[in-house]
Amino acid sequence: MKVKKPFKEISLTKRVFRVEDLPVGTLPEIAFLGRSNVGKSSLINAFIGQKRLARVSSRPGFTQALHFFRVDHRFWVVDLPGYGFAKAPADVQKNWSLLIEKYLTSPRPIKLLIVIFDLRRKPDDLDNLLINYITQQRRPFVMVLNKVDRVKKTSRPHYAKAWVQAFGPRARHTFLTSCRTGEGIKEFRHFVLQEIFPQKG
Ligand SMILES: Nc1nc2c(ncn2[C@@H]2O[C@H](COP(=O)(O)OP(=O)(O)OP(=O)(O)O)[C@@H](O)[C@H]2O)c(=O)[nH]1
Ligand SMILES: [Mg+2]
Repeated sequence: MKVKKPFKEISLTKRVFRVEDLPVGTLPEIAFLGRSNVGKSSLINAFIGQKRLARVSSRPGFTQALHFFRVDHRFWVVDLPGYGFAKAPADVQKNWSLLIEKYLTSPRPIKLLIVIFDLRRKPDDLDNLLINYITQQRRPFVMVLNKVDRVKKTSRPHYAKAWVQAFGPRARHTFLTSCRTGEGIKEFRHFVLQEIFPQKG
């Protein structure tokens, strides 16, 4: 995928495994979350316009810590560990959800959550729990239906319908994306920047 560099300076500022190590929030944050293997790290790379900043893996449950990336000294992008990875040991799963919960409930300048789903799947109880949790906390989110390259163009509206019906009204916006072909990424980036910096974009 060919991308023009949308940002100048990106650095991995912090990798957090324990709640106590969460950095003090000083800049606006956008956090990417979703099931294991859905493409969170890939979407961060596509959003930032770098190939291998966030580590991508075909092994589910790869991202086990919270990764904070600082972009142009203006905002932070946060890669959250994936949920719903059944093969992870119970204590590891518990630590993941505790970390995510602590992060989401702490008084941080989280401007927007990016909730990513696999377009080919159907929403289930776990997805519902997540969206209910986020909306109860009044965290604004956008819904990203990723891996659209795996679905024929003509079938995409059919697959998207279930997601839009379930969560669309609560989302700030819904995007269909592919980290492989770059479809939908520009629009997604533009929208997110407008949300965190309404005047400048
Ligand atoms: N076909 C296709 N594959 C994708 C897309 N996005 C990500 N992938 C692939 O899906 C796999 C998982 O991607 P990651 O970005 O590591 O997913 P993740 O959600 O960060 O995974 P965890 O960190 O394990 O929770 C990798 O093999 C990616 O190459 C996409 O849009 N289309
Ligand atoms: Mg990841």
